[in-house]
Amino acid sequence: MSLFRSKAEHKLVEKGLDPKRLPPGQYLTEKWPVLHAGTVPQTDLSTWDFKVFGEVEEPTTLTYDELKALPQTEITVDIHCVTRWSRFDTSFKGVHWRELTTLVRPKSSARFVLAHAEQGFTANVPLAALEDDEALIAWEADGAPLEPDHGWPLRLVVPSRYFWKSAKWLRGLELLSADQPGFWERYGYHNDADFWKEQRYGF
Ligand SMILES: Nc1nc2c(c(=O)[nH]1)N[C@H]1C(S)=C(S)[C@@H](COP(=O)(O)O)O[C@H]1N2
Ligand SMILES: [Mo]
Repeated sequence: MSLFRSKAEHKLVEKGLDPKRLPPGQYLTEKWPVLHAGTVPQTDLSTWDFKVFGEVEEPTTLTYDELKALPQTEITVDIHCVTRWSRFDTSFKGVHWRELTTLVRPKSSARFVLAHAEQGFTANVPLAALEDDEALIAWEADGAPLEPDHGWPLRLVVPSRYFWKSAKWLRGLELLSADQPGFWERYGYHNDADFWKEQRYGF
């Protein structure tokens, strides 16, 4: 009988890390893998914008400079991909959802969010997942501007869910009264994506 659930956990203990940080079925990686459908989009910041729309009093469009002029926040979080890699202590800098609410004023009917990214990629989360202190709309990771591969100029970071919810190349947030499945969710990925419950595929 082993003291640890798995080899992966044993490795963490050897590194002095708390094995409880690793969700079931995940292994730790030190590098940061790149994963997405499609290609890395070319972005021209002079025409780029970011929209918050749907169930809000004031649909709002921001330029990159306007977004970066909002109060900024930093988070350090563990990220967990459904393909089983986890990366600990990735830091992000950006703007928290709460800063946008003062501009857009969500209606009381707003309960869900559909994140819209370049090339039609979408991901859905309950609004509560964005209200989480550790969620962020980010332009920096580990102290440097996001690499294009990792979503520059802007990505969503929803650390409470598998990482596919964290849309790279984010262009907008649509507030909804009823949930709508995003890109991977329509392909059979779990709608909730809670890695502690191993909600990988299916409802
Ligand atoms: N726009 C877009 N965002 C995306 C994806 C994608 O295909 N397109 N893939 C998701 C998945 S499955 C993962 S695991 C993470 C990977 O982010 P990374 O490449 O920065 O590690 O991005 C997520 N965000
Ligand atoms: Mo993923």
